[in-house]
Amino acid sequence: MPATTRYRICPLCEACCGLAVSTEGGRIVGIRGAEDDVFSRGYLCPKGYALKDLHEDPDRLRTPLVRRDGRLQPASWDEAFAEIERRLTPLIAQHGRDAVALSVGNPSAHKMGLLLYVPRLARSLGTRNVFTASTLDQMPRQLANGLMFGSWLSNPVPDIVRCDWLLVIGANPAVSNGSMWTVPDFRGKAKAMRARGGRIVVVDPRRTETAEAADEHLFIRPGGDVFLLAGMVHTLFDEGLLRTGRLAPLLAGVDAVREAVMPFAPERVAARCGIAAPAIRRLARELAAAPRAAVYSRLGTCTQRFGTAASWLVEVLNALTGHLDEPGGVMFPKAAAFADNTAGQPGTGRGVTTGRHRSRVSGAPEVWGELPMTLLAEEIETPGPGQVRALITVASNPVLSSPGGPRLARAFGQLDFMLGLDLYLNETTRHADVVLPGQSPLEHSHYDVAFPQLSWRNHARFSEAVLPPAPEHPPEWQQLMRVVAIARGLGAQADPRALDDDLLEAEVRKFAGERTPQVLAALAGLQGPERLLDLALRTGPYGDLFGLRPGGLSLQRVRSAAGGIDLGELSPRLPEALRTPSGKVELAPPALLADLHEALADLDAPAAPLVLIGRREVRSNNSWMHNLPTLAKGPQRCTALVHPDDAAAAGLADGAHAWLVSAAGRAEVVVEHSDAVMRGVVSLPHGWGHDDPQARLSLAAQRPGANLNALLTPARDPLSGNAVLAGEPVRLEAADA
Ligand SMILES: Nc1nc2c(c(=O)[nH]1)N[C@H]1C(S)=C(S)[C@@H](COP(=O)(O)OP(=O)(O)OC[C@H]3O[C@@H](n4cnc5c(=O)[nH]c(N)nc54)[C@H](O)[C@@H]3O)O[C@H]1N2
Ligand SMILES: Nc1nc2c(c(=O)[nH]1)N[C@H]1C(S)=C(S)[C@@H](COP(=O)(O)OP(=O)(O)OC[C@H]3O[C@@H](n4cnc5c(=O)[nH]c(N)nc54)[C@H](O)[C@@H]3O)O[C@H]1N2
Ligand code: SF4
Ligand SMILES: [Mo]
Repeated sequence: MPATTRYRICPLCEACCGLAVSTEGGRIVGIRGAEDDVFSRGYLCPKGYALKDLHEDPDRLRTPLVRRDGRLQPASWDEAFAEIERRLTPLIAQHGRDAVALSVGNPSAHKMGLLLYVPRLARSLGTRNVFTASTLDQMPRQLANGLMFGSWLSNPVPDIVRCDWLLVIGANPAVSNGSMWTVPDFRGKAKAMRARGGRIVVVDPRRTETAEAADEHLFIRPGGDVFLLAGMVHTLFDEGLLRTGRLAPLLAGVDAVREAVMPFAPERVAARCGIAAPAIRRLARELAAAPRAAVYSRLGTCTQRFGTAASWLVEVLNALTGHLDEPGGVMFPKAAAFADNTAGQPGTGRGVTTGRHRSRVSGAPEVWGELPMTLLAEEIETPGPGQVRALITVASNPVLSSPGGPRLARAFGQLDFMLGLDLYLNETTRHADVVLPGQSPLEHSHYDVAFPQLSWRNHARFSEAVLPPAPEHPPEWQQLMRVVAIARGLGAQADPRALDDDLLEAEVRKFAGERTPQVLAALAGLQGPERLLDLALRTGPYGDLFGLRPGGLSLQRVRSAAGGIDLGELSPRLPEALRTPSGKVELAPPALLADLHEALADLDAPAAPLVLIGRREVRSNNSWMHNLPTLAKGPQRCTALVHPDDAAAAGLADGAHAWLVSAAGRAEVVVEHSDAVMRGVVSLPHGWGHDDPQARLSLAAQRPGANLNALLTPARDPLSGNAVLAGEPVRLEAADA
């Protein structure tokens, strides 16, 4: 059989690179960056190539597993769904809908079938107990976006191709390839920016790979971001550097911000953030003086007690210096499909609300329909009405990815029923009663539902399946729809496609009214996520409106464009993109002003002598790609970086084995001396700890690494519910002590 090359958008990280996958006789013979991709232009990282290993991994599940006599055993699809119905239906009938919890993980954001169908499952279950990786990650950014701009994904991103001064805080895009900022080949773009005379400054407790590629790096004490940022905003007012420009009439709350940052003079916050006052003032002046500049923050700035306040102050800085919604500053992408900020009336909307319900045990407010992941364990453990008795995980491995993972693993033992949708039998799914395997990413078509809303340039790209799925292996949207049918009392035998038709018709009727039959007729021939995508593209801001706008986008047009369709560079979108009730940019949401006031009490908090932070590695992806040979080879990656002075104080040589001990637990680690970490900070990557003998990850188990999250005491930002991942006090002890 001759070799054929097909285009596939990489589903592994937010960069969403276009890949060219060559196959011969059903085998993958090559993966490269797709040069004709209008958005990623041939870029790929080593993980993209590892899709071959993923496809071929003998440990990857190919059939459902059902627990019988205490052991998970291969079963047919019909047997698996019959078992789900047998266990779930009486449980819901007896204990109510909140008895079933959902845990949704990161890869769901990268699968059109999961992202579009998990909400259907959540609605059909009718449970308040929805937990996702968002509260281990970016919820503070989204809440700040929502409060300021009116929708959760109205997320301004740096316009890096025109920017001349970029401040990167708590992010390492040279390794992560960008987050809440879809920017394939960040390194190349950063290099080009510096070659044109641009300047990049990085603020991070570790001199990261991004810092190495920048002009300047400043260490910051973990958890200090809100103080640095408040100090910078203070400087703008103090030194008369405000330059609100075109947006002045659109900015609400400037005076309230001025008052709120009054107590945070750089001289007052310097010790708390570990950055000298003159440096804080200089950053503010440089930002204000640069004609085209941007501040960008991400995971490190979100995963703190004041993560939402810090994420808000980043955009306050951009707005008050005239860099919000300006070329070369930060701008709002305009996605072709699924964006809230292109739907409804331009320029105003309902805004966002939180706390429509609260978690049963701790009373944490719902945010974006979710409860904090770190509270899942107590909802399972605590008896009483509404107790979680069943759990459905979708591409989620919280035993390794959530603080308090080991406690969660114990809590799973207490569940009446657990269903896992996953590719592997891992630290989480090995507790399940039924496991449903997803297809290999090369076996289904794809469009990124979320990431065009976060992209450095506007585009619409679709990729077909590269290889046909194994016979009888249903795509995940159909797996989810069969669980939807069970949750709705229609039974395990209901036809998932017929139910999908019914749900779609009900949705179309809401906006199309009596034109519903015509709209459905126009979508005929498609099903599942592709049909939802066609609908979203055609009714989106570039859409053909089912013929009303000839030449506009449809799935047909996007799928026939090799390498995707370029929709142009980012351009100013305010006020049109706003969905706040006031129609303004809310610079001073009351909840954030109040939280900043709370931060005052923390200003003099003493520094623990040694604290823990995380780290990402190019050849690793959260908790799940450690079983792939091309990525697993080479040096051990789960090492603890320790400053030589701290290592000497603990008597630990480079390469020594040591115990990292926190209030939550202890883990054995390999010590790596590094002056790239700040004194008093230890850096350990997350997602490791593959030592559960009941998981089936044979390669990963050979070098299991330590579970960082076993060392973290679950703590959260009360506004967003997001976990605090940085700053846990630890001590180091020689392993033989
Ligand atoms: N301490 C610390 N903890 C962290 C972080 C940190 O920086 N520090 N980072 C946090 C962040 S940002 C995130 S996003 C979370 C991630 O944590 P999770 O949301 O738990 O996601 P992953 O660790 O990526 O695990 C993904 C799971 O999905 C499965 N999977 C992969 N592809 C598919 C698929 O196509 N279909 C199905 N059904 N399953 C699939 C994998 O086998 C794996 O079990 O971790 C968080 N945890
Ligand atoms: N190779 C690889 N790429 C990935 C992933 C992966 O696991 N591996 N995961 C993907 C996912 S799910 C996500 S969400 C993104 C995340 O992408 P990024 O947001 O770029 O996340 P990190 O690389 O973890 O960078 C966070 C930085 O914050 C720093 N930091 C820690 N504590 C603090 C603090 O208190 N203040 C400040 N200012 N900085 C702090 C850390 O040292 C680290 O350099 O990456 C994605 N891309
Ligand atoms: S940077 Fe690597 S993992 Fe991320 S999308 Fe591109 S090829 Fe895939
Ligand atoms: Mo993430």
